[in-house]
Order: sequence, then C-alpha cells, then structure tokens
Amino acid sequence: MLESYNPQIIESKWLREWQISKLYRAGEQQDQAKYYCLDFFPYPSGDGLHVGHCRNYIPTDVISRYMRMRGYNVLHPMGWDAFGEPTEQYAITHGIHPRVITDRSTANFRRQMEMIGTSYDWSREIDSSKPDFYRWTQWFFLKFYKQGLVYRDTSWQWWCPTCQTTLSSHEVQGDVCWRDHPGVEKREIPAWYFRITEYADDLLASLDQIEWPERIKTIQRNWIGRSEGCQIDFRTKTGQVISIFTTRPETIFGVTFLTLAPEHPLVSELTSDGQKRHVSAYFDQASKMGEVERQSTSRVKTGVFSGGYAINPLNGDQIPVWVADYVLPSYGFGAVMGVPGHDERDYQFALEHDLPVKCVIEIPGGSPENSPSGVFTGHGVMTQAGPYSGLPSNQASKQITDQIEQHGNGKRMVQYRMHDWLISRQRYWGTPIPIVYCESCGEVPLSEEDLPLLLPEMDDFTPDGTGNSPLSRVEDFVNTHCPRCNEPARRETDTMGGFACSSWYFLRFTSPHSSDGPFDLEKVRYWAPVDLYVGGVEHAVLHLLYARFWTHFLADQGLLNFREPFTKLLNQGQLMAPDGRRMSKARGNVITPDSIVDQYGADALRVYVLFMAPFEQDVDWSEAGINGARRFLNRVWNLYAGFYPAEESYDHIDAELEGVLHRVIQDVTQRIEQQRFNTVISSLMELTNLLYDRYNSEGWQSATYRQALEILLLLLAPIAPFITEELWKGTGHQGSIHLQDWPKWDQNLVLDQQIQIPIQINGKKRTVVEVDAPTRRSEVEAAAFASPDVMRHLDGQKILEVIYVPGKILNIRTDPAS
Ligand code: ANZ
Ligand code: ZN
Repeated sequence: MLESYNPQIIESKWLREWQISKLYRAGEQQDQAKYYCLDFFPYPSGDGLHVGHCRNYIPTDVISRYMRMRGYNVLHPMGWDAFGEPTEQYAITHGIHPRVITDRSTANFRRQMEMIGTSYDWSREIDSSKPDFYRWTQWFFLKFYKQGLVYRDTSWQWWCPTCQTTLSSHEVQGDVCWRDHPGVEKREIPAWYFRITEYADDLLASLDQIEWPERIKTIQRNWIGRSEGCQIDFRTKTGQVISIFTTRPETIFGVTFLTLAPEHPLVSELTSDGQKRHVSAYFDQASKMGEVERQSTSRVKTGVFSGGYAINPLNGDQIPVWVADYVLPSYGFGAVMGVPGHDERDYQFALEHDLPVKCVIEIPGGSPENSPSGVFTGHGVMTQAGPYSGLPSNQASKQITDQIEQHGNGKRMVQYRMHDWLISRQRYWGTPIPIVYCESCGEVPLSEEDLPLLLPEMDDFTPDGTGNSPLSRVEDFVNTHCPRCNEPARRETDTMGGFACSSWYFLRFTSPHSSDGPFDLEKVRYWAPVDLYVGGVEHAVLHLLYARFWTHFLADQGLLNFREPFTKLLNQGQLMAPDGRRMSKARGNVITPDSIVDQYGADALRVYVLFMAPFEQDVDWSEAGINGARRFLNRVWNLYAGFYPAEESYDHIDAELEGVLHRVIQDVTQRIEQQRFNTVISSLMELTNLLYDRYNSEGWQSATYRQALEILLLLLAPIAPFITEELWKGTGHQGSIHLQDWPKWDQNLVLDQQIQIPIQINGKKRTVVEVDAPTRRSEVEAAAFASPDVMRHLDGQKILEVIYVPGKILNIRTDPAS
C-alpha cells in the first residue's frame, strides 16, 4: 500500500478497473428487488459540469451505491436532454452544428461524471437528439394524435422574439420567457397542442398518492387551478350572447357591468361607432402586456366602455358592457360579470370608472369588511336579491344556479387555470412533427412504419425572422407525398419542444436499445416507476407535470401498469459560488469539478458536497470546507496505512467500542435513508476519532478494533468509493468493496448516547458519573473530580495513579497515609 494518501494515483487506477470489470451494469434479475434511482437528465451544456451539478449527482450516487450494498438490483442511468433551444442557441453563437456540439459536450459530461466517481450504467446512455430515440417521441405523438389528444389550432400564442419561436403558456412569466428573454408577445399563429386539460382531474387526484415535497404538489395544484362554478349567458340588446364564468352565481343581483377581455371575439361587434377609436387604441395597449402583470391586484384597473348593453337574466336590469385588460382572454369565457360589491378587482374597476356599487350579501348586525378596500367577499345572508333575500348566500348560490339551468341561461361547470400544452417550436434542433398537409386529404399523420422522420441536415438553421421554422427552407424535406392518396403534399415544418423528449425518457432507460418499441414491456414493468427522482425545484410544473401526463396516458393505452412515473421526488439545494451568487460563466465565478478533483481528489469533493449543508438547503462553496474534507480522508488513510492488526492477533471484545460501532451503523443507515448526508459524515468522523483514541492508548488490541476498521470502510464506501476500494484491497480483502453487503447492527449492542462509568477510590466504588459515548479519558476524569462524593472520599489524600479502563471503570489510587 502507498505510504501516504494520493487520490490522483488511486482514483485514475480504480476508474480504469471499474470500467473494465463493468462493475455498475444493471441486469434484469426478476427475483431480485429493484431500485430505480434517477437524476433529471441534463442538457449537455458546452461549458461542462460545474460543482453545483454535484449536489444533485453525488447524493443520488450515494443512495444507489448504498442500495446495491443493501442487496437491491439498482438502475442508475444517465442520458442527455440534447434537443432544444439551449443547444441550438449555443450552436448558433459558436458557429458549430448542434450535432457536433452535442457529441462533444456529452463526451465531456460523461468524462466529468465518471471522474467524480458516479456509478452510472453507461451501457444505457441515451441521447434524445438521436433518431433511435426521437423515432419513439414521434411514435408517441401519433398515439396521442389517434386518441384526439394532439391537435392543431390557430389562435393567439406566446411568441418570444429572441428565441424566435412560439412558447407554451407554461413557459412564460409576465412577459419573460423561460430562457429569461423579455418582450414576449402574443401572435396569431397555427400550432400543435397536447390536450393535457383532458387529464386535469386525473393529474390532480393522484397527487395524493405520491411522495413528493408538499410545496411541489401545491404548485401543481395551483397550476391546474380547478374551480367549480357556473356559466351564465347574458343577452345583449343587439342579440349576441355573452357567456361568463363565475364561482359566485348568487352575486348576480349585484352585477352593475360586464367586462370583456380586449381580445374577446364579440368586442368589435358590440362596440358602438362612437367608441371604436377608443376601443381599438385600448386593444393595442393591452396586447403588449404579460399575463402576470395583467392580473396584478395593485395595478390601476384600466378599461373602456364599448357602448353596448346586456340584460341581467335574473332581474332584467340593463347593464353596460366594458372592455378591460384585467379580464384574461384565456380563462373561462374571457368575460366577467362585474360585482363591485363583493369582488375586489371589480370594486377597484368601479371606483376607477364611476360605476355603481351594489351590496347583495351582508352579515346582519356584523361589520362585514374583510378585504383591503372594505369589500365584503365572504359568505353571509342575501339582501336586495329579489326572492332570495334573507337566504344564506351559499344556499342561494345553489338555488340561483338551478334557476339559471332551468331557464336555459347557463349551466354548472368546472374551470381550470391550466391550458393545453403548446408543443410547436419554429426551430431546427428538435423532433420533427410527423404530419403532412395534402390538398385533398388535409392534415395526414405519417404511419408508424415511416418513422423515424429524420431531421434533415442543415448548415444554416438560424431563424430568418419570418416566423417560419428553418425546416421550411429545406425543399427536399418539405415536399413529399401524401401517405393517404400519394399526391404531392407538404410536411409540417415545426419541431417539438424539448419537453416532449423529457416526458418519457425515464422509460427508455429500462430498455435503451429496444428497436421494436419505445421500450420492452417486460423490462419497463420490472424497473419502472422511478423509485427516487432527484432534481431542482425549478421543475415544479413544466417537466414534472408533462411527464405525469404522458405516463397517465400511456397507462390508459395499456402500455404501462402504473400511472405515476416518479414515486418519490426530492429537490436538492443549490450550490452557490463563494460570493453567494449563482455560478455562471458570465460572472466568472464557476468552479469546475476538474480543478477540485485535480487538487483534492474526487472523494474529498464528494465528502465535502455531502457535508456542506443539509441536502435541501442552499449553500455557498467554501475553500475551507473542501480542505476539511481532504483532512478527514487523510486521517482515514493513515489509520489503515500505518498499521492493521492481523486477524488472529486479538480475540477479546472491546464492549464500548462495539457499542459505538453498532450505534454508528444504525445512525449511518437511518440517515442515508432520510437523506441526512451531512450527519452521516459526522457519524463517520466520530468513529474515526474513536479509533484514533484507541490506537493512541493501546486500545487497538481487540477483535472489535479490527472489526471496526472493516466496518468504517464499508460505511464510507458509498460516499468515498475510491479510497475505500483501495484500502479494502490494501487490507487483504477480495472482491470490490462496492459489491459487499451493507453492515447490520444489533439493537442489543447499540450503545446509548450517555454512558455511566463507576468511579472507584482504591478499588471501592464511590460514585457513578455519566458521560457522552464514546467516552474519553479526559472527560471521565473531569467528571470524577467534579463529583462531591469523590472529593469527600479523597479528603485531601495524595493521588498516586489514575487507571481508566475505557468505557468500564475509573480507579483512583491514593496514598492513605498522606
Ligand atoms: C362574479 C364574482 C363575484 C366573482 C364575486 C368572484 C367573486 P377562480 O376562483 O380563480 O376560478 N373571472 C372569470 N373569468 C375571468 C377571466 N377571464 N379573467 C379574470 N377573471 C375572471 O376565479 C373565478 C372568478 O374570477 C369568477 O367569479 C370571476 O369573477 C372571475 F363576488 O364572478 B367572479
Ligand atoms: Zn392526400
């Protein structure tokens, strides 16, 4: 064995050996329990990994290694989310083809991931931009299409002028796209949609069955945004019908105006000649604003009168119709009945535009103000409400809805915040959409046999500002024949956004080389669902909702025997630069794993990343921290390198050490299960310290000491795979440490945290002191000499000797004559 710890030498040696012996290959052993542990697959950025990525990949690697030692058949794969805007943008900026970039970047990622000691099964690597993968993304698209769950529609879409593509509403916040570009606007363009709203209730209900962080579930619930309410139809004096959605139908007696979103299709018909100029100016102003801004409660409620009037179906009142941008075009019917007496936003609007406020619910004798401006938004008793006056408002709500339904003026309905998912991108680097347009047959899907529809080669794929996909410039691709009538036809030129690939990639890992289906049914049933999925909290809705939707759909198609893809989900905390800011190349504060591994070794990096903070907590990188991790590993190394007792040498049991050992096994095991990795390291440090303590006080002459040395290595193996493998071999063991069984603890032997040590004076027990386990001689002595009993019995005698039997007894010998 080497004299001193040299990670540079041992790590590259074991990397090679593990590759040769294919140590981390996962096979389908049907009789063995499986465990599928997955990281969100990364987009292979040209910049490579920075140490921030390690906060995701190292903990999942520890869990995978631990589960292997626990006897599970572990699937721990890695692949690349290679299609999509980030890669394409990088390609355009650097003037290199995305295929070349992707291959280069993935090779670099793979090298870095191996370097930090991850135990991925590389025989299962996947790349979503390769035809053997995207062929199946297209196949799923056709499956959805056949079930009517994919459709094409022309309406107002979000358009990012920087990305030069349409975006799903899920990818827009305010007027900023998910890639942080401002200036996102609405355009009227045809696009393809997944009908995710069809699954809204299903996606909502089964959230209860999965072990996910509560905050992520809440974000998804709010995103789906289910509201029960009522459609009410208001007829205008000129014969049109304006439908509105309300969750409070009983407030209809308090309606003093209707408001339409500026984009509402009836706006132009309703607008009187005198108001035309104002209404169209207002439209121009409103269309430039993002959804979040429009809904902001603090903003002044602008609007303009259309000049038209509608009739309240319950009391025949004539009410003015306004146009206002606080009404969203895409929610409900894009129209609201204005109830300024009981709705905060309507109240602000009424104040702003001098509209009457009418109160129809009150709490008799009470002071009803319960909103910032004093509007009563709660439930109470109906007043000024015709035949319903005097009724409790929630009872009136039911009766009024019944009456509306009976008279054909509307009906009960459920409304969702969530919209259908727009998948079209007018960009090059994505999965081509397998649809053609034929003069006589219209829109025709390709047949499964025609897949993959290959992405054509292009040298210049920069968007040209027309709003058309770069693919529309490839004549050979666009011009084709109709699969139905064989007449000339044109292909769809949009590609699918990257979220299509990530909606099913985790299924592909179960049988990555399957060529007669997206996956092998038997294998997917053995491995899936994913038992543990770990990634950043920023994916609360998009990817995590789409993947659930696809899985529910595939289950309904009989392809899967489960509905939820990720049984348990964890979000790791972020790792910030030493300056407390996000690591980014632009800021120049990126720390790469390469530089750290070079200087300290991969094991030290792993120990530090686990020890730096609780798993979910954000934390800053610190040089002192990585130094501390390296020092700990040096200590571990020296413990073995200096000396290792031969098996036969000693047979007696060191009961205290044994007790601590079993406690450490228990702690480490339970803490790994609870992802409390930082405290796992503390336990292992404690055991290391105790072994040093014993060594320095000749306490190594026991069978227990040797056993403890062995167990320390086993417990440390998932965390620091290189040093433990080296020491395992160096201390005469056969086989890889990573294939050993995880140590078990004996509950009867687990030492309590506190331990009682009898104190003798000249062989007679005088008292008992309680100290923390593992005991240290100095602490026991201090406790003994602080005890009044001991002081009384010593009575000033001269102390000749203090003998400490670790964990058992302390004896003070005195000179009675003194
Ligand atoms: C009248 C009313 C009276 C309302 C009242 C509320 C309180 P949730 O719960 O989020 O579903 N609304 C309907 N369509 C809208 C649109 N396109 N843009 C903006 N607001 C819209 O909200 C339902 C309520 O949001 C509906 O009930 C409607 O206002 C408003 F005392 O109708 B309510
Ligand atoms: Zn045709």
